[in-house]
Amino acid sequence: MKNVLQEKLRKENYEKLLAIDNPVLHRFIAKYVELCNPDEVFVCTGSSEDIRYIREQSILSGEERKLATEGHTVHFDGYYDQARNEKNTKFLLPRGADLGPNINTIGKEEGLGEIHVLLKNAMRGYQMYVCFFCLGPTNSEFSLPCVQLTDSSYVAHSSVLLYRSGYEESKRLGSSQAFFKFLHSEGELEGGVSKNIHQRRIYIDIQEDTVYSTNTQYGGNTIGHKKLAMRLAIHRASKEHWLTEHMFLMGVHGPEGRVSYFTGAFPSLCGKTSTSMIKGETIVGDDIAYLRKKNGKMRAVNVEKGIFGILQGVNSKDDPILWKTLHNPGEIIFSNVLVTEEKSVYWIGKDGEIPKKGFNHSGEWTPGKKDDQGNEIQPSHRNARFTLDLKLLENLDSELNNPEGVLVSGIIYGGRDSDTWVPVEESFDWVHGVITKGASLESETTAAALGKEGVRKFNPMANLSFLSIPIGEYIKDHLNFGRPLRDPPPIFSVNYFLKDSKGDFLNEKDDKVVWLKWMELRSHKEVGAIKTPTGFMPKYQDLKRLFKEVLDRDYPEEKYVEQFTIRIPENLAKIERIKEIYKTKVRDTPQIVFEVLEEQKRRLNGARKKYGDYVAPDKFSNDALELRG
Ligand code: SPV
Ligand code: MN
Repeated sequence: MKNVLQEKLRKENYEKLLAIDNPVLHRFIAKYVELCNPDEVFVCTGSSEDIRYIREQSILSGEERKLATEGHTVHFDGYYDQARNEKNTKFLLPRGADLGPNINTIGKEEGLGEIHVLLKNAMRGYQMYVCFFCLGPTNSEFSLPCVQLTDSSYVAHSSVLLYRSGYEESKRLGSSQAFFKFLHSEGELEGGVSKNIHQRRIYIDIQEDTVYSTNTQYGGNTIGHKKLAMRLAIHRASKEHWLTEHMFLMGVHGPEGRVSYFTGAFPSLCGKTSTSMIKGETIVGDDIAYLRKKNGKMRAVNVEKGIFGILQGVNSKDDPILWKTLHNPGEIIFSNVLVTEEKSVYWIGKDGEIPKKGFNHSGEWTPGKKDDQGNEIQPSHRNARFTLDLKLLENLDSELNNPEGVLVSGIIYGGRDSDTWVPVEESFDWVHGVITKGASLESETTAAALGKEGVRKFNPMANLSFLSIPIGEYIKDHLNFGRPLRDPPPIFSVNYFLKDSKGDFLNEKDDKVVWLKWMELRSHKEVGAIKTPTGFMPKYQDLKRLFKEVLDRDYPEEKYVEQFTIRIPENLAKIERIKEIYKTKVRDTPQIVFEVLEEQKRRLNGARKKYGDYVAPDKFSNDALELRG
């Protein structure tokens, strides 16, 4: 196999590869150089020179174009290739294996056969980039070394911004390491975008820790280290008894300079990035975290070192830090935005007027333009994104690269829920939190028409799309993870989307900072709480004080009562929905899931008998269930 590499690679690239003493890796690269047949192979060591080369290639290849602000570029994906393609994302299933009914699979032989046909000569006329990265900080128990092969300079460039270089790490570890391997080809291009999107395929081989992706460009389908690696890592974590989660990681700043780290899982487009970026706190990561136990404590790292974030709705008032970063010079790739004549960018929900014309993922654009199905084309795609290195942010936490990770003080679950959960609540304990918060997470699709509610979708731990093990097993892993911990972090739920009976939101966007401060104090047992049938709720006086201190705002008691009233019928309906899913759609649900949900139901029914359907939290403090300290 070495012959292929020697033949195809220029001397300096060949030598870069040979410096990593790992025959399995060499065989993998040789196999796919031979099959995909690129004209050139470039090996990236992560040196500033190599990174500069990739940056230059992304412009020369036309995959990115320069914008007016220094360092800013724009990339477009095909019109119908703007998001994760879940339908064609499949696990290669060996004969006899079973991932349960919720996971998309294809027989391994059939899938490999198909993808190999699609990849044959796929890189002829193009360059292959071979890039080494490390998921998690380098030189750490958390580190997972990876290699990405791609014919897209945009994918290589994005990866360089989003992931820590793993070349030196790979050299150091030599043949002792098992790589995660990603192979991506855009396939045939037309007008600079993947032409054959009907043949998009993302095939995941969890046995071989390898993912193949072709005929697509959108980052979530192609940047191997993001959601493709996440699927491999969920499987690896399950085998090794740690966790891979769709979570942000942030420092919440408490009294007297104390920083407590929180992780939070939210489905896409539900406030995950904006929470991690909230003013006054510090960000470690916004999307994926690994959690491990060390000396009886839970510790976490950000798998990435950059953000592939959503632009829609980003504005100067709600996102001051991000706004500033996106307007300063610096290396940022914008994707699927509108580019104006002045070569600046516009996205839906940005401050200012919608430009009268520009260029977007549909080509030349003017307001009212329709696509071939007669739908009006918005100025930017709703999944338009920015890619940047976290080092561009002024609120970056100092612990990002700590090989030990950070101590986790609390875990947060949140979704788009208009009528059930209160804005913030703490579960009774680990098992109660895993089951009634994480495993019961639901989120609504955005309302199709004014006043109409969205469709609720079950999304355990906000991780459903990425699970590579059966759901029942995943829930079991979570339950087992917390059991041996000396002091498991409290598990909270938040709900930024609660509405009143008229359909108006009950909270302001920045209220979430108060919930964070309250959770921080709770994690140190420095404020009391009211024990209700669903969990520990904040006391009015504590929130009132925090609203004043943090936001300099009055917080009337009526508001508190409206926001924190327990909606018993809605909570009971949710329990029934969740029970039904775990009974009929999930195989091997641990029995304790049903027991904990039944107990919650019993507590809610008891309260209903005593106080009626809608109960203000102070009723429960009268029950002498108040908890102090
Ligand atoms: C998400 O959709 O949750 C993302 C972007 O973080 S993607 O890379 O598409 O997964
Ligand atoms: Mn995500």
